[in-house]
Amino acid sequence: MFEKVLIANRGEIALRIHRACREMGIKTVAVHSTADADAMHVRLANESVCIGPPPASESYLNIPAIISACEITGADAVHPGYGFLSENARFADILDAHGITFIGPTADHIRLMGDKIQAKVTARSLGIPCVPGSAGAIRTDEEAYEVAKETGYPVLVKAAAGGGGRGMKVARSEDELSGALSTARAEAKAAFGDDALYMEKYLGQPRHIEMQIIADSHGNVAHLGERDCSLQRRHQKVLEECPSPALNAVQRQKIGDIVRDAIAKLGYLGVGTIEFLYEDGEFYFIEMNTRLQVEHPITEAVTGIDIVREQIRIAAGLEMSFTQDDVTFSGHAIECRINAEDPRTFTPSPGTIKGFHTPGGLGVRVDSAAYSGYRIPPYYDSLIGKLVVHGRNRNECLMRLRRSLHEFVIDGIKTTIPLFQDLVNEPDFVNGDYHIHWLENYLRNKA
Ligand code: MV4
Repeated sequence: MFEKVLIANRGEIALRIHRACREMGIKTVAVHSTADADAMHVRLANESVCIGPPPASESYLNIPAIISACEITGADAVHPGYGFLSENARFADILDAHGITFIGPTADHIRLMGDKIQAKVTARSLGIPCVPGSAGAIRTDEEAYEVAKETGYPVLVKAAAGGGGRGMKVARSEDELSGALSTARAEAKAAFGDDALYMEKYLGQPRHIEMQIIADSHGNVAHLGERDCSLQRRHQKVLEECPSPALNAVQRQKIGDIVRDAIAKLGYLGVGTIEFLYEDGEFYFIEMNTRLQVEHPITEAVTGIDIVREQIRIAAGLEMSFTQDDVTFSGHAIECRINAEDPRTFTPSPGTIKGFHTPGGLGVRVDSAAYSGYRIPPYYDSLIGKLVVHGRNRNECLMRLRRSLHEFVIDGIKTTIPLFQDLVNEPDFVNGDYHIHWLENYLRNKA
């Protein structure tokens, strides 16, 4: 097992990783920018290294500074968390060249899934159901017209280098297609330096359901069920739940078996998430994420598995601590992302937290690096905490979520807590009756 892990991240996820290391008897190294010198993740770690000025490009994304921090402290592995360098194949390669273990999948798998065309071609070849569309990249406009004729309109033009909603254009009819192609091509070239495009049938009101998978180097592969991440605004997830209100155990097992087989064939290592759109009872692959995700705690709540501990075990060459047969799904969990933002406009609200009181009690987990007196720097994303509530069923989970939101006090800045206090009483949400556009419609009608 590793003796010392460097955590190449900040905020709540740096703490989350530190906790797993601490339980495993592994020493931790925090890295931080000058803006984060008195951050909680720095205080809790065994050692810390300042890696640069506030902008992430010069600190948390600064590969030479992070490698130096590893060498200075003698860290034998790096956990990248989510965001920052977590899906940077070059970083994984550089660590490897320095004899430092990247706690994550191989650089080749990161690279493969980073190219959304290659990811989809691979997924299809592994038996994962995909959205009907172009077989790979669109080479000519004529080819695009033919594919659209087969799938029917509307179609969605996507960039191979995109993902997470960047670089997509809808064509509702044949006369919109050539414009969609040229705009998408120009935007992809400008944003990513790669103008490869592909095309899919546009699904109107799907849910976003993702499967958590995990695999070790001893041939063990398991799925840990799904998360419903449909409640989002501008491609930022707002609330996630596990299980999805739309699935039953039979559907879960069916898609679970498919992704598990696929991941085994792929020879994937570590944890990953396979993202689907789900409409009219059918799953359609869209992307695969090769990192630990923000919303992993809801899966931990219903399975009882410490996903970060398993990641570390797998990276160290050990077997994961369970098999698929050991995985049981118990009850229901919901995560609310508490952001330092205006709850109506979503304008960031950095500043000093004057009062901070977190809810507790049975089935309540708060992952946060904030505290009374903490000054939120304006340089990074606005997530300041995750409220994760678990109950024996969805109704118990909702009751517990309502009272937890009532207890949660954050004074001095604006947060998204009031949004959740409204949402938990909204009939569609209470009934689990929502899709990827529901929240934006709701916010528009409320304004
Ligand atoms: C789609 C789609 C409809 N049809 N693909 C957006 C992010 C990227 N990961 C894929 N996305 C979408 N792909 C087809 N064929 C609608 C979206 C989409 C979306 C997907 C998941 C979560 C939120 C979303 C919000 C808007 C659009």
